[in-house]
Amino acid sequence: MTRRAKALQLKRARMMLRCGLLLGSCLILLTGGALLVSGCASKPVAAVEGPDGVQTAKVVVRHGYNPGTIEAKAGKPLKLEFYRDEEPEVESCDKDLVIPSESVSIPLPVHESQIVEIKPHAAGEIEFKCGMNMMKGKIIFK
Ligand SMILES: [Cu+2]
Repeated sequence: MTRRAKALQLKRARMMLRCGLLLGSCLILLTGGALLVSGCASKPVAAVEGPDGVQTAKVVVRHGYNPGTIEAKAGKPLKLEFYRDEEPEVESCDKDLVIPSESVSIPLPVHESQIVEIKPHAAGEIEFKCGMNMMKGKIIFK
């Protein structure tokens, strides 16, 4: 192999490597972005109906609500467990839970679960939110 051919081959290999790196970082960025988007807009979670006909669902409160949307059957009672997964020193207005349609306004102590009973509802949506009306979640009755 001539020196020139060798140099050309090396150049090509280097170019391919650079291309590969670029493609790789693009892929990482894409998956990262997709994860971020899916993480923020958490998917609706369906409440689970027990043998007693009571539906239950758990919401983790940590700078917002996860899941942010709960789906439940209309006409059946629903028990929601709100677990606040935050450190005591973190001042967050989600320390208060408000569900206007149910006249619920309760504190959520850290690392504790509060059970909120919601009476059977007709099809439609009700909202739950923080004490300052900034963080929101909803229950969709179907
Ligand atoms: Cu708030």
